[in-house]
Amino acid sequence: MQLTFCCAHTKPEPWLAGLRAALPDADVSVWVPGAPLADHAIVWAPPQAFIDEQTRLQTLFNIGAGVDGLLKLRLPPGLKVVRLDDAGMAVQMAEYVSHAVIRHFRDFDVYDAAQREARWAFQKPRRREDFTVGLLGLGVLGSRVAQALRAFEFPVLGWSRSPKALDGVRCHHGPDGLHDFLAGTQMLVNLLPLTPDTENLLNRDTLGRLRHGAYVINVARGAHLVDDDLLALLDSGHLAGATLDVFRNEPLPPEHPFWHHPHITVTPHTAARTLRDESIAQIARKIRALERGEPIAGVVDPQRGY
Ligand code: NDP
Ligand code: OXD
Repeated sequence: MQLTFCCAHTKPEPWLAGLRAALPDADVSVWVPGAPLADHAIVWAPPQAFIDEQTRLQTLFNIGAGVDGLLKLRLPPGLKVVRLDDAGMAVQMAEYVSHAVIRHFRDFDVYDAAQREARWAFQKPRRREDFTVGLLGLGVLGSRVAQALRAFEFPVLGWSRSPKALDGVRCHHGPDGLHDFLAGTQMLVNLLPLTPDTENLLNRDTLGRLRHGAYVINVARGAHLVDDDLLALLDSGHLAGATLDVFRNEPLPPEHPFWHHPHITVTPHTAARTLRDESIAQIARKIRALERGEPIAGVVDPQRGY
């Protein structure tokens, strides 16, 4: 079996060593133009030329959860696209979102500012029951985040495409469920895949439906959010703040207003990193299952876009 590796911004050597150790029978190499045809590929943001040349491929294993970049390429109809499911990302996402929620809920930014002025200043505690966290997306990552937030006893709402039942989460679904979800949300967390249905979903209308003084956490994709609409709603006081990990253009350009906005926290697309060892183990397990003719989890439906 031939495996090819074509991952932008990724040092190949440790991946190749890990893949060879996990799949000793496989011939694993880095793709270069004109390389021999492979059976399966491990990819992140491959060029169209890679897809056009590698005509024998059965599977593209994406080394991330989001496949929006991959689905922009022209892919042959029978080619399976497989995303990472969890592979150590869910707990990282739960840490990141819990941190951002608790930082705002407990006014840690206010205390940081007070310390800089040597000021001993209590803040009036917020009421947990007023502080409903709304999760857009209840998939692999969203459901793990819901579990973490429930452990801190925050009220949690969720929104997904299909109906869901999650312990302790009031679940809404579909376009008809969106307005009630937004109207009940004080802290919005976006964990949707980027698809034609979800692009620009966080806009003046939807964010304007959140409770007054709401807070926004975007950890999914930059193109979900209309940047100027967020800025306008922060400046009008309808929104209290935002924590943003993902952006339309990454790296976020130095001149972008998000960098210096007093109520925006920026992190460099780091909420849940791909963990090499966990990812290799998951991909190797799935390749062995496919070779035995068994079904695997995480196969992307190109019609849904995730
Ligand atoms: P999943 O595919 O497991 O979950 C997606 C969820 O979104 C599902 O609940 C799905 O509904 C819901 N959804 C999809 N489309 C719609 C729609 N049109 N309306 C309502 N709900 C919808 O994805 P993951 O949880 O694994 O990952 C989510 C995203 O997080 C990734 O696509 C990626 O963009 C981002 N990400 C960001 C990282 C970071 O570091 N910032 C790291 C990893 C991922 P249903 O359950 O009904 O299918
Ligand atoms: C992913 C990401 O999709 O890192 O995995 O954003």
